Amino acid sequence: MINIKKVSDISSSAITPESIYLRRREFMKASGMLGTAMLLNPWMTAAASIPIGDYARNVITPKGEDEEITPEEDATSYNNFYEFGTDKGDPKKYSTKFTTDDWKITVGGECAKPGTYSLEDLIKPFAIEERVYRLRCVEAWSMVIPWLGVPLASIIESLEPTSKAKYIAFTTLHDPQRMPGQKRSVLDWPYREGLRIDEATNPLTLLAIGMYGKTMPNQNGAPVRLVVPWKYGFKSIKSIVSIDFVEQQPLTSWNMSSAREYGFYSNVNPTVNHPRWSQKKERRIGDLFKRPTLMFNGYAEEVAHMYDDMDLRSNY
Ligand SMILES: Nc1nc2c(c(=O)[nH]1)N[C@H]1C(S)=C(S)[C@@H](COP(=O)(O)O)O[C@H]1N2
Ligand SMILES: [Mo]
Repeated sequence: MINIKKVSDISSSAITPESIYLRRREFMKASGMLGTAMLLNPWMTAAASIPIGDYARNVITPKGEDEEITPEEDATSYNNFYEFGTDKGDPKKYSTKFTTDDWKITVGGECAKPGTYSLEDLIKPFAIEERVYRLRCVEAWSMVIPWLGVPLASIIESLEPTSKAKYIAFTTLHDPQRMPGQKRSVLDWPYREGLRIDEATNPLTLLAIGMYGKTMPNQNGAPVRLVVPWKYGFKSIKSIVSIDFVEQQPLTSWNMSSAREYGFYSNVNPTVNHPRWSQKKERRIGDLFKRPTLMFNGYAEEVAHMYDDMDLRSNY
């Protein structure tokens, strides 16, 4: 379902921001306000030390005529980020003062390179890529978002996991002063997520630091979040402060909150309904009518092999 173009496959004219962004007339309008420098360097407003032009060289886009990129305004104002409130408009409204300077990520567990890293040091060795992915929320709505980030596989490799690292656990910042939604016990804070190591190192899995050619907005998970496009949106944990390599399947927030509704795997699957609603269809934000939900959110070719020996009905 996706098109993978490598640097060597595309001429330099084909990697201009235009060819990446301006495929759709609608999106052209939305991106009119982006300056070229901004488009080329998502770090410009953060740390200026990432070389300009290092991203958009490996472009992965969903195939298909109906894959309009969701307007940036929608993707940045209709959010799930319970640390800033449970209404869709809350994250944008209540995260305006959230600061992410000097962000650190603590790496622990089964790896040769544990320690506390600055986000910049973790990301800097790798070329930033743009990935246009579908995002399918478990609540049956979806978007198409152009992310900027680094394959999680590259980061993982650099941290040298041991053979005992079967899973990776991720944790969001826990700071009720800075994340006012954490003053209410809607979830058992901090927000936690996890992946099996093969899922974490699948080429689709992205550690994202931006979207729409810009630094990650606070409401979308600044400064760094996961993007796992074949799984329901809640697996794509925001504002990550720790990464742990572990031997056992880690605890995850939504599974702890309601195990029969939210499995550890939570692969997008139109044949397994949520106990309270159908997962057969979804509403693309901006569309009037629902569309069928695709197995693995349309990424079966890239990910189905990881689940060959699993019963995805009982192990959802
Ligand atoms: N820390 C944290 N991460 C989170 C969430 C959250 O509430 N807290 N919500 C999840 C859900 S349910 C979805 S659908 C996506 C939404 O990402 P978006 O707001 O960028 O579209 O973020 C996920 N990551
Ligand atoms: Mo979600």
